[in-house]
Amino acid sequence: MSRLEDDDSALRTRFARDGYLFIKQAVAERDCDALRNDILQALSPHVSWDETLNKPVLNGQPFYETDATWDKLYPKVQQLESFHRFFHQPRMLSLMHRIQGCQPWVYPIKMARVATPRMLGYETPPHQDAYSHHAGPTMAGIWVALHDVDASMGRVTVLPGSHKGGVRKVHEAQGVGGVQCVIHPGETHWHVSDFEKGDILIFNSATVHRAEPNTAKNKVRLSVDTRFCDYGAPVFSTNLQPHHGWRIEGLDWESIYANWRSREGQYYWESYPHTF
Ligand SMILES: O=C(O)CCC(=O)C(=O)O
Repeated sequence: MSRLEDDDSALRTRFARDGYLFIKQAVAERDCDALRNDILQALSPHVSWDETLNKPVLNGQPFYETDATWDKLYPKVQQLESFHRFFHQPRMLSLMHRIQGCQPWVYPIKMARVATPRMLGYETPPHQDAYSHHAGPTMAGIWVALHDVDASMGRVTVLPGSHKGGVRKVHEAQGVGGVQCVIHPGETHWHVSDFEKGDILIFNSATVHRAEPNTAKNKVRLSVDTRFCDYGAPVFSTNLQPHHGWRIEGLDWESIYANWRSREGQYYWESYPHTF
């Protein structure tokens, strides 16, 4: 476990050794609350906030990434200005800079995860982001819990040190992302923890990670993630598109930007020097 107060060399050494960092309460509570409320509004009435549980809850039928309900709701999440700006805050950039040791570049693709209960088998299978995002070793994933996540709610878990073995073969799988990488015999020791709001995970692009099933009765896990790299590293073209823009009609940057209050930062990647 790491803290923002840890010094840069400790963070980098741990990241190089384990292939991930779990940093406690790295994002301010008010930033998580604001984004979570916006996402809940986009997911209404399917998901709402339960004041007693202090967690999001499902109303009605469960759904999963790529089904008809999710496809209808997700463009509303993607249209949120707060969602896209979340990973570009100075605090985030400064953290990425500390991990990379050089100027970070945030991928345009931003992902929101809505892990509903009663969808066992549709959780994120074990995978490496290097494969999914066609990325090299200096790319990293950053994942943020937008509320407390307990053991029943589909926590994200990592295989420590797995980045050292390179990029693995994959096969098709059910669940978020649709592919699963090979897990070698004996790789049974996964690292996992409950999350508090604002806790983050940072993974090396080759670190194997997955989600546990959401076995809660009605609690929903909401989190957001993106990828970043050292400025100038090669970035594959699909990362310049909105998440699922390649399969949901009309989910393009024009529709995402249509109602933003400010145009600042829109199409920021157009000047990026190294895409393929
Ligand atoms: O939150 C999830 O279920 C998946 C997250 C993930 O795989 C990632 O951020 O790369």
